[in-house]
Amino acid sequence: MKGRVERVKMQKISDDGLLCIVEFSKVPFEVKRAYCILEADPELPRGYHAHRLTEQVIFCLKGGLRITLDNGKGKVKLVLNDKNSRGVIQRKLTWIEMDRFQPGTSLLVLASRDYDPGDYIRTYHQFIKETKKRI
Ligand code: T46
Repeated sequence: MKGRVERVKMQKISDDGLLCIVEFSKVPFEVKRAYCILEADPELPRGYHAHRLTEQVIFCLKGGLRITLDNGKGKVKLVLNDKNSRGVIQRKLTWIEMDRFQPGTSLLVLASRDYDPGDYIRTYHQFIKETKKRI
């Protein structure tokens, strides 16, 4: 899926601190939920799942990490850090792995649906099975 990573701009304004702004009109889905991952443990990779229906955009507010996105046909690995002002979109049925967290890494995630554990595909085998069904 190289070259097909979609991004959303986060505006950053330096004043006494740093003001970070996302206009929801720039997000290509309706935002229903926002959550933050603050001070992610550098020793603990996260993700290792896909969503059946939820779409997300992930912004790095502080620090940095590596993200691997996999749509079942190909993978892309990218570095997301607080120098990037554009968040990464994770479309539905896209496997995500997040690792190489810098100390203190903090993320903002905007999601298209409310939290639903049933929306998660937790094994890579099941993910491949469901991506094949989609065709
Ligand atoms: C993702 C990555 C980037 C809730 O109750 N509501 C929520 O909205 C979320 C996101 C989580 N939770 C509960 C469920 C678990 O008991 O918080 C606990 C940790 O969630 P999870 O193991 O899913 O955390 P991550 O960091 O592996 O994944 C999260 C998101 O769940 C996931 O959608 O893409 O961050």
